Amino acid sequence: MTGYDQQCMVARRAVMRWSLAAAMGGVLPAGAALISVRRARSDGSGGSGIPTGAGRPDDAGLFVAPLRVPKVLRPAATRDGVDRYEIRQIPARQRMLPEVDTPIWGYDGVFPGPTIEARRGRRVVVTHRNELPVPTVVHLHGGVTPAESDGYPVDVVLPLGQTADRATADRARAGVAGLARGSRAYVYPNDQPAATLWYHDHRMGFTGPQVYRGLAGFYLLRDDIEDQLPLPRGDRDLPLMIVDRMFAEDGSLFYPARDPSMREPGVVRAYHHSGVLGDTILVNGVAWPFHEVDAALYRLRLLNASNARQYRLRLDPPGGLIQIGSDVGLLPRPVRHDELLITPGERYDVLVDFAEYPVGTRVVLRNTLEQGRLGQVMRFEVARRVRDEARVPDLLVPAEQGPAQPSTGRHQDRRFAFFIGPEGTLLPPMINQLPFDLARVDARPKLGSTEIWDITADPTHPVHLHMAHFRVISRDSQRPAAQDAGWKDTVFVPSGGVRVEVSFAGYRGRYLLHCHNLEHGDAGMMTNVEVG
Ligand SMILES: [Cu+2]
Repeated sequence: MTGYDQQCMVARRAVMRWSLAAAMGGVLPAGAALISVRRARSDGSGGSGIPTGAGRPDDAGLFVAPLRVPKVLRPAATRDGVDRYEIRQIPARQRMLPEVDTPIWGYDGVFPGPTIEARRGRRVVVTHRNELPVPTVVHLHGGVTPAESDGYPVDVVLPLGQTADRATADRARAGVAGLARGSRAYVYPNDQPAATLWYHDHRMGFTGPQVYRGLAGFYLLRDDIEDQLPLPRGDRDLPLMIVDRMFAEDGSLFYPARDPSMREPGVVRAYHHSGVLGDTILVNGVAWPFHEVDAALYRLRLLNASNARQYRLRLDPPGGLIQIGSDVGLLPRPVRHDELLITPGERYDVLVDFAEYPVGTRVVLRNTLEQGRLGQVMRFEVARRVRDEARVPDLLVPAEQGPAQPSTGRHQDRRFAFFIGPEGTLLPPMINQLPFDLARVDARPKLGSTEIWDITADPTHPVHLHMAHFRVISRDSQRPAAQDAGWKDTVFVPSGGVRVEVSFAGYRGRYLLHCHNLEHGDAGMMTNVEVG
């Protein structure tokens, strides 16, 4: 048996255990205040224990490594109102697990990639150089971006010095921006409110494995309105990228690809339905990190960059997660939650007041959808009392920037059914009963219009729309959940569906609507929206 087969078996065992537990887990009661999800439980022994040891007490070996905060990238040039950045996509090694380095593909060789800090109204141009062995595509998730810079999945950047095979060249001709050799300059106008955006790979059929290897980073957009608020700044404005991964015995990342040479897309059957789920939780690229904090107010920019895993986050000992922002901007006023469901692609900008805890308290960020090791994400250690100027504002942004009372009673303009069917059926993922086709456009909204969309899911999917933002009008035919507040670009769709109001402000062109379970997207759960 080869090493790959062994890994596959371990991985399959892990996922089978997960599936069985999920099947037995039942469903939380639906309600306006909570988003109900299918409950996935581990068996309580703590993960599948590929490298990190099953059978140990839940938190043995957890919280041993400090959190890393991604470096803020310095522009290569700033003139004429434009900030120019250069990023090399390169193979590298990084310490993710306590005792071994892991080979990654990273933006500038790190995972998460360097953080880009941008200002509203100030243009950013990022030139990406591809020094990896595979074609890449960069998408700025949440960005209102001209179509030719949006990272349409066949608009690949070929590795430096490589020529395209025929299929890649043909597909790129059917794309938006076409093929680039070695590098591409992506243009971001930043004509949108302050928000936590992120950039990640979006290559057709290979987004899952390429993000999994490390191609993801933060893009923090700031503006004057946000600057005037008494929010936490500097070290207390903390981006947290949460992912799950599997590792082989030698510390390398294990992705259960159907074709390990990565020439053909797809994952082994066990992950077809669920998407790839790992047994190790990483925050900012470190497995189960700890972070020393002052007894002060912090801003946590929570991002679920996992391929397929969802988390229901809660502080232990209990504390408020005071939401100030949604995917693409600040809310009109803060919303307090005890728990937050975060599905792949989503961001929640929250304030946490560590001054409510005695110095010395260890505050665990938990995932209450799981028990054991998978039920733990990271730990904050309240280290010292300090003077703190920050506070929770009563009002954040003017109501016209935030969502008004969503209009009710409007008729549905479009309907999208995201379907993968029951577990075990191995049906191809589809939208409105069709797999992705580069040449087919399923919606042609007018630039400047607002539409009402009904999105349903079988069984559930995190749905992401490029360029245009939306707000949730109803969920499961009931009032939206408290955490649905604000403008979003990614929404968790239960089988009962959501109704959203989509605002097509921005640019004309062909954009994607797709499932942000990356394996579902790679398998074809995507469609074209042509804004005209
Ligand atoms: Cu999906």
